[in-house]
Amino acid sequence: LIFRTDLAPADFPKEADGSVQENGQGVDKISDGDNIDPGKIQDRTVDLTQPGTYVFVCNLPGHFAAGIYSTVTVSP
Ligand SMILES: [Cu+2]
Repeated sequence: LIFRTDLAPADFPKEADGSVQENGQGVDKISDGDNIDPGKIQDRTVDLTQPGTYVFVCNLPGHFAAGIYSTVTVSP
């Protein structure tokens, strides 16, 4: 999943299992798709034309809490 957000990942809205609440307040989900199996790759086209902070998240239970996310900043 990819969210555009002004929140720090630690402040993301969470489900009871610790995953990110996909339609929660303060995170705007801009990309979703099939899960990617370990060792596999996936092509995906994502619109990053708007400046801001984007967080790429693995939202399987426990994975976000384990730090499986990456932040990308798009400057104006
Ligand atoms: Cu994962």
